[in-house]
Amino acid sequence: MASKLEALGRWVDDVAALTRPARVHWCDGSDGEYQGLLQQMLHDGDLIELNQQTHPGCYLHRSDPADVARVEHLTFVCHPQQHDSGPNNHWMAPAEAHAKIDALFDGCMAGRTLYVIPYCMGPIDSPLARCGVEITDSPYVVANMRIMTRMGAAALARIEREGTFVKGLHSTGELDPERRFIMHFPAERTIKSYGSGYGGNALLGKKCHALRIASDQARHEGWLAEHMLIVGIENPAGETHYIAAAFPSACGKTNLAMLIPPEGYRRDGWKVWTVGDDICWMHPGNDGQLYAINPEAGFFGVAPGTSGSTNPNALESISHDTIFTNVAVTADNQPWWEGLPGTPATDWQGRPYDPANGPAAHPNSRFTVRARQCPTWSPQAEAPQGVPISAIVFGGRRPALLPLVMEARDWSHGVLMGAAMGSETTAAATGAVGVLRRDSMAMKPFCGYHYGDYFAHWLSFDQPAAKLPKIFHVNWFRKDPSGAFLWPGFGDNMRVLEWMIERVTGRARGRQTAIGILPATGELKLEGLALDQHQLDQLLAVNVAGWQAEIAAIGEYLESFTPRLPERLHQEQRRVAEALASTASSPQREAATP
Ligand code: SAT
Ligand code: MN
Repeated sequence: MASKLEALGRWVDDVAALTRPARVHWCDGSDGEYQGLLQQMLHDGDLIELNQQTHPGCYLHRSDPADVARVEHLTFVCHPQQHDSGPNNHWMAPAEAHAKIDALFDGCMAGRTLYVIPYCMGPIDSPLARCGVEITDSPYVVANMRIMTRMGAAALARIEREGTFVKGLHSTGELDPERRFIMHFPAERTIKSYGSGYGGNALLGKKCHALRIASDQARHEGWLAEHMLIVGIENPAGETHYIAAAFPSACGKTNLAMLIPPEGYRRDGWKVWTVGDDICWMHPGNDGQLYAINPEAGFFGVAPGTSGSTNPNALESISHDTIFTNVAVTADNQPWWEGLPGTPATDWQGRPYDPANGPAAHPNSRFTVRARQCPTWSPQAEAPQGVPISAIVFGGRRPALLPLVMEARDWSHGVLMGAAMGSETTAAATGAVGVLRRDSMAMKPFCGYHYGDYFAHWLSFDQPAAKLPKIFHVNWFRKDPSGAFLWPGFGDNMRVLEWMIERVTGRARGRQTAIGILPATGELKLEGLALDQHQLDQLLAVNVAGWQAEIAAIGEYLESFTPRLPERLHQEQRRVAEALASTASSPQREAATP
């Protein structure tokens, strides 16, 4: 199979002339093709068969130990003009970037197969979906793309019909961290990635296309491409509200997307539906609401910490037909990671497990699984028109200050909340873990253009006819002075989601404070929770002095995007600072509305 689309055929020919593979394979996405790839990878040692009695269809991939996470310092967004990439991205002039990476691609596929992967991000018949073609020399990438996207013949047919597609060129190369680049050319809708086989660096439909390239395309076309999960909350009356939530990598998006409500809620008939766990594309509909699709078809989730108590839905999803990357294995060849019962026999590098070598599973070890294997997979996840979004949630890991939940007064205050987001760093990217960094809308590593322009794009949705979602900020990660988490998190986060829905439907009044609207006394349902009043007070306190320092730090951070920072955000920041100042001068007025 080749393509009727001349531009596609020509590009594949050009890439083959540069990379000089032994053969070219056009992926049709069939089951037979997938099984053939698995057999070949088992034969070549790229995959290891796991226990087929306990985990049918499950395999383990061990990556190069130096290739286990995204490499932000080697990731470039190459707009023709440097200032369009913003201080939030690394930049190289496009001509220089092409020359540099093409030199690495030169002859790099000798003796190997070049795979052409046509894929569709989003339901194949959705007007909100967008297509791409990834060329790779990695069968592991092909197998993962088949799980994570709608890949193959149907996608190719759509591409041929539309005539446009995002071009992604990938080669694993020598896996030498010195010869590794992830380059984006938004103006050319092109991605070139060399030297890594890791998910976010190599599955080009995901972060490279669906966020970096798509965010830039969305800005031009009037929609939003965001680093958000999408979850549907069905109440006992059968009404479902959809919530989109942005958290940085490895902060629990998958767990929230697959949440199991506490016992009392389940008894009352509440249900949770999973639409997406990582990426959300939102378009304004004719009725003024924002409609969202999950552009992905699978989950590339963090394995450690996933267990029967934290995320039973994920655990059930990955009990069959799953590719595991860099997990440990037990003596009877089952996948294992920290948080699961039992003991590992072999660590993620294939060595006999020795605690002296660190965790058995790599902290960023992953599972790749079809979304439809999730017991709570929403039938609406395939809806071409998407789902209407009632609430947008921002959050991060903040051990202090940030309350459990707060609501923005209006859209522009919500954009400030998103822009001000901060979080402790995690193992999903190489570098120090546990350092606080600002990560606006959880898009710091993924926004394909200048953050100042991005904030302006967010603000531009505030139109007279728009029926925009309410915006909230949450913090599941507050700690008490002894370092223990104050909030149980996981299923109990349902209590916070319910309060949000009560706010959306006008049933909860909330409490106005200088930093936003917090739950009024008694509005959070806490039955069945071992939480004392003192803990609750800490979770919902507004520490004025602490917030004055925070809002000043936010102001400084926003300054770094001048001259492109929208004045409106500045005003919002000053408004909160002034409200805090008047609260400080008359503390009994904590309830003052700014
Ligand atoms: O970048 S990945 O998509 O591989 C994982 C993440 O950091 O969210
Ligand atoms: Mn992510």
